[in-house]
Amino acid sequence: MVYLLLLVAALLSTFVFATDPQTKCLALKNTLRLENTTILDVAYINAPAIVSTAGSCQSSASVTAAPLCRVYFVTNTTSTSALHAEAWLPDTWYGRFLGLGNGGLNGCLDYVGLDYGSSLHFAVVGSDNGHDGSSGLPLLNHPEVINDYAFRAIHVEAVIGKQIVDAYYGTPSAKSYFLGCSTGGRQGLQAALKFPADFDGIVTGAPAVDWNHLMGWLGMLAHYMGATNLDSTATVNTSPKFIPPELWGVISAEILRQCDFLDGVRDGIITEPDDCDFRSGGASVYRKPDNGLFDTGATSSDPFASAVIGGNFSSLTADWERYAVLNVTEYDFTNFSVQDVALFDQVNPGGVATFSGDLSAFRDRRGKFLTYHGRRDPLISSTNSKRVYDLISQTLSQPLDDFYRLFLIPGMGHCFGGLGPTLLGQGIVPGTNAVNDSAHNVLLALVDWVEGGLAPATIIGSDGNGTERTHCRYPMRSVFNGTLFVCRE
Ligand SMILES: *[C@@H]1O[C@H](CO)[C@@H](O)[C@H](O)[C@H]1NC(C)=O
Ligand SMILES: *[C@@H]1O[C@H](CO)[C@@H](O)[C@H](O)[C@H]1NC(C)=O
Ligand SMILES: *[C@@H]1O[C@H](CO)[C@@H](O)[C@H](O)[C@H]1NC(C)=O
Ligand SMILES: *[C@@H]1O[C@H](CO)[C@@H](O)[C@H](O)[C@H]1NC(C)=O
Ligand SMILES: *[C@@H]1O[C@H](CO)[C@@H](O)[C@H](O)[C@H]1NC(C)=O
Ligand SMILES: *[C@@H]1O[C@H](CO)[C@@H](O)[C@H](O)[C@H]1NC(C)=O
Ligand SMILES: *[C@@H]1O[C@H](CO)[C@@H](O)[C@H](O)[C@H]1NC(C)=O
Ligand SMILES: *[C@@H]1O[C@H](CO)[C@@H](O)[C@H](O)[C@H]1NC(C)=O
Ligand SMILES: [Ca+2]
Repeated sequence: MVYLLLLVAALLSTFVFATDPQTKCLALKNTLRLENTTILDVAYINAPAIVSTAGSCQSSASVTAAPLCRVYFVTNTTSTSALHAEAWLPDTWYGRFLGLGNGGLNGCLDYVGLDYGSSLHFAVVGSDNGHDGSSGLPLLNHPEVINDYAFRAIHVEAVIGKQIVDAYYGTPSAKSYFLGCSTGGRQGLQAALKFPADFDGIVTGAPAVDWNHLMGWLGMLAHYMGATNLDSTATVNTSPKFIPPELWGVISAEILRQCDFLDGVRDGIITEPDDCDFRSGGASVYRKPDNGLFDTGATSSDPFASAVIGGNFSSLTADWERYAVLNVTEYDFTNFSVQDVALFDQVNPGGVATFSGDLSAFRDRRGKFLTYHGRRDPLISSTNSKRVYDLISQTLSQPLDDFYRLFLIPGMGHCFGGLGPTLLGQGIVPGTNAVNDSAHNVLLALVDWVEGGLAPATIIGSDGNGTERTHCRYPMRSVFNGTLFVCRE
């Protein structure tokens, strides 16, 4: 214990520059020599500022943790693929590296994460995942760009990013972390599986793991729900199976009428959606298992819900199938079926599936994995996170608490928001670092686990207004004891 405390104290000691950081920062432009890499720009940000961004996803970003050194670089991952990335290197550095993930099929640098991580005194690196923009089109006929997306970008980001951190501060990071949600969650598991030495600790939210089936599920759901073909010019969906958005409020109210009180509190939150045996009166689409919409209480106005129930074939699945699986620009999705899903499995572009339970190498390096999933997530069902948990624990034939913990968050939507206290330091939207301590913050909880051996028993969510709720780790359950929710075996 004494040893652990000393270790924590050593890691937490703040880095102090021997020379003026601004001079050191600006010199990086000409002094950094890294494999396959060109330094595109270097800037020293002196006060909290709004800065312009790289790539086409957004035009500006906040820098609250200034002063920091901002390094923009490109690394060729092969002769036909490259990664654009930024490192944000705060003057006040606690000796920790943080790699960031991406979302959907994008190519967007996570500027919120860069700001968030640097404000907690990490040296942070985020990349464009090997292509620019939100569409999957850059993947078309570019197998190496697909490889970047599927597994390589996150590794190269870590390898080159750590070298930049090392060069700037003149000392390597003591510990390395990863933070990502959705596709970023998939990238985090992929890193632990394929590059177990890259990170000492990994936080993933709502991970898009078992990717091929997730894409297949979105496609099948669209099909069941009478979604129009992506290329249709119709403005009104006339399929008899289509549920117009207005009706989702009615459906949600009925789901809540039946299931809200199962947890003992009528608050709009269904704590354990799997307990909700919703009786829909015959509309078969409500009964499809694990569809993430039913039994959660989500409505069409929940963020990301319209991507699933809005009436169009899922653009994620459409882009993935056309550009990564079939290698075509046009495809008619009218008769999307399990045969399409089987093809996803067969091609498995870049090994994107990310559904293996063999985390033994990561475990044996004493890596720690903290994952969370909102139970009102309409885009990726929280059941997917239970599935991967069970897969890992079966594969390794061991209880996972020693190195892998899953927190299910009642009421939370996809990665953030929803109902109730869902701010956990997940870094997705500005302000999620509601309370800066490891009891309330998944990233800081992971730091304590990695550096101090203090495994998080619970995570406390905040709503920013003083209301909190204790969130439980699977397979424990969140149970109302008459006063508040507590965790029970
Ligand atoms: C990266 O690739 C581009 C295009 O092939 C090439 O022009 C550039 O010199 C390469 N950069 C490095 C550092 O290898
Ligand atoms: C640099 O490029 C070569 C050739 O494409 C590749 O084999 C090597 O892995 C790359 N190194 C890094 C750090 O990406
Ligand atoms: C939390 O906030 C305090 C006070 O602002 C600060 O001193 C401390 O460094 C912060 N902790 C972390 C891990 O950033
Ligand atoms: C469906 O697609 C049409 C045509 O691209 C678009 O105008 C509409 O906003 C989309 N609806 C949703 C819910 O995304
Ligand atoms: C599309 O191209 C990839 C290689 O990038 C290949 O593996 C796959 O089989 C191709 N798809 C079809 C349907 O031919
Ligand atoms: C979809 O299936 C129907 C019924 O079998 C068939 O008439 C139609 O041509 C198919 N459409 C496409 C685009 O394959
Ligand atoms: C806190 O309460 C205020 C006033 O009721 C409200 O405007 C704000 O949105 C709330 N913030 C959160 C995070 O719920
Ligand atoms: C509920 O749990 C809390 C925290 O453990 C405890 O303080 C409280 O007494 C419990 N309430 C009841 C009615 O058991
Ligand atoms: Ca409830």
